[in-house]
Amino acid sequence: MNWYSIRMRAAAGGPHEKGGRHISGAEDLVPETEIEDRLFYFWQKASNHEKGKWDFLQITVEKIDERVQEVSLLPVKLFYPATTVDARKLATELLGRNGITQRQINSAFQLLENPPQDIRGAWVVALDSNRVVRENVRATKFGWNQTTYQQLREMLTCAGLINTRLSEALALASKVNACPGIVAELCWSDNPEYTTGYVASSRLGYCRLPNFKPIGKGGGRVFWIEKEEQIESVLHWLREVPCLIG
Ligand code: PML
Repeated sequence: MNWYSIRMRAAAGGPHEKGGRHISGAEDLVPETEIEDRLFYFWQKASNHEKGKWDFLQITVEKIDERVQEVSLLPVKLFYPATTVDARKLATELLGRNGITQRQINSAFQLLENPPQDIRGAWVVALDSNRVVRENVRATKFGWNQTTYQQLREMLTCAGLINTRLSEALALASKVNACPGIVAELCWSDNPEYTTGYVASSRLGYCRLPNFKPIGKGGGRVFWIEKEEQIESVLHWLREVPCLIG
């Protein structure tokens, strides 16, 4: 069967590269028979976005030549911290189990809280050098095994959590944290109204944390890698290796 990567990005005020404001994005990996449906869904997603109206929309469809890898869905763990302080304490405790120090975690909180510029992708931080090795990194070429996706939706419906943001973040985190060299991920939404975020790793699973940031703030993602020298193989995995989450 042939697989296709479909990616959408929409912006206002021109393309992202020319300073346009990010409105919406989406990602999927589908067989040929699903392309038409997904194009329509991406069109609707971009056109009905809470962040406003786009004047730049790009949808890319690319045939995949590489072997598609099966990647396990990260288990979802739900936490209910009452405040931002509690959420960050919990995140620090969880990430500490992956060997990330309090100082390294605080630096990552700082990056998300006060981004030095308008960043849409993730920061990749090396734990051996404590340096940001790349910024604006986007994971791409991933999608759902449809049986797993239906089971996930049933589970989320039972938990009263049916939420596209969650399923999209979970698919991305599952690809990212299956990457050899990536130790863990931290994310809270760049949508000022959406205060839930997560920490994830192959050991921790997807640990969902409401109240991770105060309302009104931006956000983003940090991927921690073990060693700076792994950056090229990590980027290759994130950008090029097609993964089906199952
Ligand atoms: C969730 O679990 O509700 C998703 C949290 C991260 C959202 C990231 C985003 O959509 O910006």
